[in-house]
Amino acid sequence: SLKGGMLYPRDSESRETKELSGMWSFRTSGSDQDAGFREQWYSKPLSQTGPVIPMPVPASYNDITQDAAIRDYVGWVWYDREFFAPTRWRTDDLRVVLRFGSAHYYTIVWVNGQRAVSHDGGHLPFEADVGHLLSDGRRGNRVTVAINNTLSPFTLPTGSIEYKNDTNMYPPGYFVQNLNFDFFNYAGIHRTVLLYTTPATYIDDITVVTDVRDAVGVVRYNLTLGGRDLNPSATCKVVIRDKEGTAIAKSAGVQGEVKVADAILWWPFTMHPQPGYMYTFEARCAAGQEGVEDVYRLPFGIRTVNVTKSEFLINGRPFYFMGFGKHEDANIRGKGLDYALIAKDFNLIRWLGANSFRTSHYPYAEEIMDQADRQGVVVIDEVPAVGLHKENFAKQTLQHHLVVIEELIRRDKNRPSVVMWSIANEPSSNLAVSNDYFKAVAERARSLDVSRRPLTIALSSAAAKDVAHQHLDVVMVNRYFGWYSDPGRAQLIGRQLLACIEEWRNVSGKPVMVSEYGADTIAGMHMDPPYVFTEEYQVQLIGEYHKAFDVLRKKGYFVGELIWNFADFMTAQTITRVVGNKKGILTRDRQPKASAHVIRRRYHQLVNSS
Ligand code: GCB
Repeated sequence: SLKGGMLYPRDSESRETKELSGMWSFRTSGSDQDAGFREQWYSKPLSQTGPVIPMPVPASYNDITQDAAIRDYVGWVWYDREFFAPTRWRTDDLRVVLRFGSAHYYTIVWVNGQRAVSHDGGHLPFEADVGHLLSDGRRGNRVTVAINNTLSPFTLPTGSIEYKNDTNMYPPGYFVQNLNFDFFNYAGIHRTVLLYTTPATYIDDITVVTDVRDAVGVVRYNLTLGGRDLNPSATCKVVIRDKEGTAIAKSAGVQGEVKVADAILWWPFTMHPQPGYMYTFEARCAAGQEGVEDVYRLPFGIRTVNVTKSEFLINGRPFYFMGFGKHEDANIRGKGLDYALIAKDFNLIRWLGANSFRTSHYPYAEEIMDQADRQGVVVIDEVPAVGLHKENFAKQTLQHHLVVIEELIRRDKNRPSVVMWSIANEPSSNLAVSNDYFKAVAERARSLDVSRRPLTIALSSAAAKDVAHQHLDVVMVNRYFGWYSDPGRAQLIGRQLLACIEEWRNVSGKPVMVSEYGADTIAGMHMDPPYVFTEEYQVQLIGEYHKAFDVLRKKGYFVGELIWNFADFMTAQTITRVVGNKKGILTRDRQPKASAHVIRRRYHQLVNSS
């Protein structure tokens, strides 16, 4: 199991953060993958190893330059920059941590030429104590990062390297990176890199689990302490504060239960006039021999989630998912964290009246999750397990999948917005080998999440052949009637969808929802009668789905509809994608297609009628 917690770095009277965002130096390894390791590029400034270019952090590197060789690069790229650590940090009483919000895919980090940390997989944070690696010289410090974006059958997401050996067609050694999914394999330092300090003995992790009994919020917590000289009789004080900062409940000890009378529950914004109510869990621990106090303030919400045979309940009330699958994807920055984009997307979510989204097909930035918590938007939190087929159901993939589940739950376990874990997207769950695989992943997830959130997968195999649903609580189904099958024949959608969903219900006996449906649509392309790829066809197609959803809703077990996708997004170059996947109801620059207005009307109407 994982070492240490992964609390989001927050300033407090005992903690300090220092962001390393900005322009770093960058170069690829060209055609010599081994060069950086052989020549020890981490031992000196990158600019002394060859030509470098400025590269923004955070951002994907792919779309920053005019060079296709950088956009399409497969292999090791290198970053570095210099920084100062304040003199006041050079004391044994402080721990200095270097933290990456995420980097894609495999990452090695050096500080002043010394290896500090490595991490397998994008989309999730990693960190290391670096205090002992920092220099006390006036020349400051250097952080060097090597990142490899190569995907294999054992990575998540999955891919494979294919060597092209026909020398009439390809130069010697030619290979391509195949991807088992259709979003661009953006790479680089995608999220914030920062240094933060804690006292030498510190609050390492906090787990908060909430329940509601007769208007009383019950907050169970567990604090983990870390560091040198840990005092076994360490004292911790806990204060729960409301939104105004008023202390409303208190406790002491590393674990306990606190009662919040007349608790204001965390509600989705479509269910309550005061949505997304966040309390603060303020922990103070003097855990070291020297008695220095560490203070950490964790935002949390009080709410319950339950799944019955037919319903998805938030605070005991039925919740109907209306929303979309999204991507972290935008022009120029790729998958790089961008506060402007985050704010815009949440404004669009509210404008559309959507109450939820799925983090297809990987965990999103913590800064996105913060907004979901605070704005009362419900999240289905997905691991990067997209494209699991026969060759991927291997021990090596499973081992990594189990680690990723643990990293995700460790990161997001305290978030009220997260109501369900999605442990895969469209796996070949018709294969018998996938049974043990998903059993193992589901068991691990259930054992890790103390609050026991329900589990799901976006399934796409035939219901009768599926072996994964038995390990889940809610069945999500991806279906493209009227698009990948019978394209242009929207009139068939109702019949096909009803039969499909009924079958999933009969086979599983569980709540069912549609997690993807949609059609590629080029904004501004029109034709009447509707024709595939036009705005008219997207409108017609989703209209047919909506009629069928309304029939399904009356049956009592249908719990949601998520359209694919929130916005257009970039993909690899193929003949089935026209400058990316165009199934967005918004364009890539977040302007509405005709379908966005249809969705908006529907979501607002459904809320008002419920
Ligand atoms: C799917 C995948 C999604 C694709 C979508 C499509 O089923 O889950 O990643 O983008 O279909 O548009 O083909």
